[in-house]
Amino acid sequence: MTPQETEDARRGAERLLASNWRGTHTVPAAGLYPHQWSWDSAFITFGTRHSRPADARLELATLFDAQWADGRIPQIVYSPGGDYSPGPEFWQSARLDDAPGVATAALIQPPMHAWAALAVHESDPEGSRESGFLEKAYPALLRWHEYLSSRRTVAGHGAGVIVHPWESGLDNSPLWDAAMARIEVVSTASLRRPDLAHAGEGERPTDRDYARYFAIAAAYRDSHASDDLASLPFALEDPGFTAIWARSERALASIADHIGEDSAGHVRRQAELATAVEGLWNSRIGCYSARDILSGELVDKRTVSGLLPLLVPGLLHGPELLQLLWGPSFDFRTTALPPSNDLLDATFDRASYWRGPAWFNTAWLLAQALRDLDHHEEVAMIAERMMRLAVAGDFPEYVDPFDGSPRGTRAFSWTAALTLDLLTPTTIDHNDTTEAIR
Ligand code: 2M8
Repeated sequence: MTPQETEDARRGAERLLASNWRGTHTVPAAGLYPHQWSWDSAFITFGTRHSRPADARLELATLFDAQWADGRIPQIVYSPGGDYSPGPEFWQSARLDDAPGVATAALIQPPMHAWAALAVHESDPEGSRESGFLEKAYPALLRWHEYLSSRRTVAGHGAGVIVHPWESGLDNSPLWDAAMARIEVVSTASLRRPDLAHAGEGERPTDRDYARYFAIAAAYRDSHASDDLASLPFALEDPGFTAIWARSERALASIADHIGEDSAGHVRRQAELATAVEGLWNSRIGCYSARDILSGELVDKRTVSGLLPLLVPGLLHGPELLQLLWGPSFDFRTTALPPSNDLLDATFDRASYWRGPAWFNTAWLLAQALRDLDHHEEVAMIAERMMRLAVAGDFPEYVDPFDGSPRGTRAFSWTAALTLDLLTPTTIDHNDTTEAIR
């Protein structure tokens, strides 16, 4: 990749992020996702921190302003207008005791936020200090992680429990198929699918999936979002979610150090989360996977979520996971980017959303893990491929894992942000990557 190509890609990504900026936050995509999404915002700040650090701080602060009294950071913060379903009328969050003044969903998404806040600080330490960014972010992050520990874990296990496929961020992953099959589909007749105006039908979850998504969400809403896990229709420990949480707990320890708070508790929590991740090792399939807390069983599906424990330092099964990534199931070297699902599994579908296509956020997460493991050549390979696929496909939501053709919506914010992040030299944490790709 030439310096000119890199520069053009960087400019294109910056332009896109500026056009998806709404003054206080960035929308994931102007048509399909017209509100603020929780983990999208975190990913997006990994890009905007480089050239618009004040906006990156504001993006996270806006999300923290929507934090619930119980500590949860909601999956979606609704803006006026925008056709998305379920909208604020579904959740009616104002009726729920702990909800904030602004309309939000009651669900959550993977806790990328402490990791993002630390990265945003490190990109512009002076601006961050002057605005008291970390001092304001820390209490919100602390309450968020406390919410997860107290409400989203099962005694004796400790991994993060999701109560809806949307909470994983990997919506229709085969990891959730067996649990989803238990949900009775009454009718799909009244479903509203504005999403289908922005992406091909074969690239989105089916109507049957959506009928179940609404049923699970309604049950959660009608339980007053109380997190009585055993009584909910869907509750699984999620390996990707837990690995990201462990990584964020580590960041929270650094944030605590920066502002003179005691970091020992976070270091301890990080170790506990690393142990919790190990509890999700499924020796039948040689991969980490989800545990259905209602049946107690680990799911026999290899997916990209099961590879994300590579983010956890000192992982017991790290070498096996790397073999899996290089081997025929994920075929790291010949695929466009690592696929979301096992290429050899009967559920694999090269076009359908999280059932096969390659996503830029999971590629970026794997790149972070590989960099920590000193696999710099592979990190450079991911960076170069992300750049080429992003530019060629007008920053697509995801791509075909074999030939890289663009899929889903276009002008997708985290595709731009995370590509930009890998292309931007920093002295803090991306040195090796950018050296390698130049
Ligand atoms: C997708 O999920 C939303 C629901 O949250 C949807 O399908 O409508 C997922 O890719 C998720 O990971 C992402 O955060 C969201 C917005 O980009 O879209």
